[in-house]
Amino acid sequence: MRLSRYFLPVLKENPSEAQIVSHRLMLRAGMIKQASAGIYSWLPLGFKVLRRLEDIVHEEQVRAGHVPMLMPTLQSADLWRESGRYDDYGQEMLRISDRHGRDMLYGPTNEELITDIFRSHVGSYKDLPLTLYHIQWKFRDEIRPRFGVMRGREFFMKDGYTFDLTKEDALHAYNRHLVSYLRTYERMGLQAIPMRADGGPIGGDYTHEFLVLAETGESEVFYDSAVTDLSFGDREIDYDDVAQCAGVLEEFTSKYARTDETHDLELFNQVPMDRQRVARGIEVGQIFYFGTKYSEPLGAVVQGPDGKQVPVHMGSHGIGVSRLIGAIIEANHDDNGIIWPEGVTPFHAGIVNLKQGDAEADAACEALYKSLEAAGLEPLYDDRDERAGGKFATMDLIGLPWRITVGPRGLKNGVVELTSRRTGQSEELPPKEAIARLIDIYAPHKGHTFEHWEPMARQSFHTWL
Ligand code: 5CA
Repeated sequence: MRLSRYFLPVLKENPSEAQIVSHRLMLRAGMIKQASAGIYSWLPLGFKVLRRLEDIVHEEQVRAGHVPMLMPTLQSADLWRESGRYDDYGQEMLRISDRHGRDMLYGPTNEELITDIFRSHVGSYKDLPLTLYHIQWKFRDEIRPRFGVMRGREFFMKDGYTFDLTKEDALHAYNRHLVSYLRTYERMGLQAIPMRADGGPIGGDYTHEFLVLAETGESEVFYDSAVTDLSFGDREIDYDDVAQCAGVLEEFTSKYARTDETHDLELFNQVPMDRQRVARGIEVGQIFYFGTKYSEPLGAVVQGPDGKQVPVHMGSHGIGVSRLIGAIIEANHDDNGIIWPEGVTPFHAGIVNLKQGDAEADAACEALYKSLEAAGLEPLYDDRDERAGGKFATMDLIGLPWRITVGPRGLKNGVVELTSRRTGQSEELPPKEAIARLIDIYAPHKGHTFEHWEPMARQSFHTWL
């Protein structure tokens, strides 16, 4: 992308309405614009990051054997009356009526709708296990929307629903989700710690929240500092392997780590004093096993091996995709702006032309731009006729991990400058070597891209980036 043809409305001043750094930087970097309280337009740069996260979530879900689909945002109230949640959900649910006076709602979550789909089409235990998921906008009329995309009213969520014959199978689905989530967050450059939590309006006794530690987090958390030493890394997982998934769950959840809702002082005090931590965190996902809570009232039953009809065991598993952008920025920024982890950056490298209009500098930038694209990388080329200082400030603000600076002086010696946004360190290299370096840097982030996708899906997801 050439910056002269892009739409990147960066703000010079700090917006007064933003209380936390991620909100401030998303507004300043021209990623979002508030449309009304807790509802945002996603401007091109913000949209690009949202799509990157969506792609990572899809890839990891499909890798775990889960099946993508799409349900609507508007739902009929009738289904929610069947489950008993229409009245229970309270004012967080946005209620609407259509021209015929039928009660509708903007879905805050999808347990009812998916259970209805299931009961209409699945009748035998032979069709199980099944995990269906979608990534779709949700609406919760939060009393205090704040912190930008962190606590929005409209937000983007991955929600997956598992259907199993037995509790044992459903717990494997739960473990499988935990493993796939660890992988998902790591690919985004985040450490998200699974913590024992409370079921809330979704329900269920088995539930973990995934928290990213950050001072601005809304949840108070208590944990054994040993949990922060764990990392998923690039271990191979067979998602059908019950023992392996259970082993990972055990490894990542056996140390004390709880949100304030489930905090137990007595247990916490058994953690060695020097490892006890009280901190704040951002909840970026939650998994639930809730047995037959929805399948019983909604009649989601299958015929078991013995011929008897039994309600299925269900779980639901959410990732806060739009909130994650805020969490990533909270964990990756400095005074000058955002610092994207390589796995989620909207563009792989910025090209800064120090002397736009200089024939040699222009030609070198063009060549770099085309070569990076040919290598499957996406550069953002600042080809505007602006002062170098302004160009650097914009690049720092929008946080691309790598910048290539091209100027007549360097070109005389056959070199450009490659600068890391994170460390600020620069190196002078011939353009070819700079490209080779970037290809190496991004290789681990391309390795697993779309390998599980059928060509159609691959095409549609790629073309919007
Ligand atoms: N049906 C279940 C899981 S599929 C569910 O709704 N779970 S949830 O309520 O925990 O939401 C899942 C994730 O969505 C949360 O972990 C959080 O990361 C995100 N989320 C929830 N509310 C908001 C909000 N108001 N703004 C942004 N993200 C939110």
